[in-house]
Amino acid sequence: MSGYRSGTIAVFGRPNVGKSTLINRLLGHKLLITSAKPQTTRHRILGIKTTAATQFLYLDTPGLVWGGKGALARQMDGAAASAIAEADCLVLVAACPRLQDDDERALDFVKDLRKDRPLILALNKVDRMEHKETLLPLMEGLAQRGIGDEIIPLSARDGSNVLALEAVIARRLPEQDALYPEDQLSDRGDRFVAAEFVREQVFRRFAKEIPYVTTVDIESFREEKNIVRIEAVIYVEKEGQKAILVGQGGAGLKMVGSAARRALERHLQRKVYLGLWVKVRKGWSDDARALQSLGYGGDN
Ligand SMILES: Nc1nc2c(ncn2[C@@H]2O[C@H](COP(=O)(O)OP(=O)(O)OP(=O)(O)O)[C@@H](O)[C@H]2O)c(=O)[nH]1
Ligand SMILES: [Mg+2]
Repeated sequence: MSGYRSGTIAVFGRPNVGKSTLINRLLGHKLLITSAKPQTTRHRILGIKTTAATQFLYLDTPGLVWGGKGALARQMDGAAASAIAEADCLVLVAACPRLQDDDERALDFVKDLRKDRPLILALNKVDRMEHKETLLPLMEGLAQRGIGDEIIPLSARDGSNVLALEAVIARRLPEQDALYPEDQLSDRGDRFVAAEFVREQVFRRFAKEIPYVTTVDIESFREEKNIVRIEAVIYVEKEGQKAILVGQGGAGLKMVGSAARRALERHLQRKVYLGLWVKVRKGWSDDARALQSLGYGGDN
């Protein structure tokens, strides 16, 4: 197919700048989980968008934290670094109104690593800039420093200028045939998405301490004629955390379950039964073997 373009785009940056929200917006549907808490994304996940002229292979990555403690933190940084090392095109996401120290760190990190690959700076969250007139000087300052090939201000939340980013990416992908079948949407299956959608609700609904000590394991996933039956376990590290998550009379768990089920029904376009349990597994996040059995690793 002459003139067709296809390639991988690593979307990276510090936690919480809106990488996953941006990719969902670019894809036109919700594949990735998002929350107001940093370090929501824990895996490298491929989201695929195929058009008549281009196949976009977006790699979502965990926010770069550098030197975080424990096996999970190392796994997350590794997953991001591998995506950055391999991709055809790099999109560094930062958030308005200004670059922070950790954004500068991400820039330093790719400076030599990028070699001659395109680097695009996506300045997300323009919608929350109170003084729009400060955007231009910010962009000019960054342009003067020679940061990236293009700087695109946008809002992943309301969609402003996201198409401009897509157009810039399309121009910079290599000319080659599509790498994936045109109907494939991700490298992850529905089982993985189910676990993620449950974890998203834990991130969104609980105070800061709880989300980081939880992970979700799908024990069974059965597609029946009229319904998809899913049984999932939320693992925490301590009994006290389990009590918080379950809540009085199971109210906390019920809230998580019904919101996750609704999101899954939209994603699968099917009716879903979601059974949820909470179990304690001490030290899972710093145990390399436990991590592997819970689906972490293998991203690098
Ligand atoms: N105001 C505003 N908020 C946004 C925008 N994009 C994302 N957010 C919010 O920023 C928060 C973080 O979004 P995520 O997409 O989870 O960020 P991330 O960079 O993937 O975060 P990690 O996975 O933790 O590294 C969420 O509360 C989003 O709703 C935007 O354009 N404007
Ligand atoms: Mg994310």
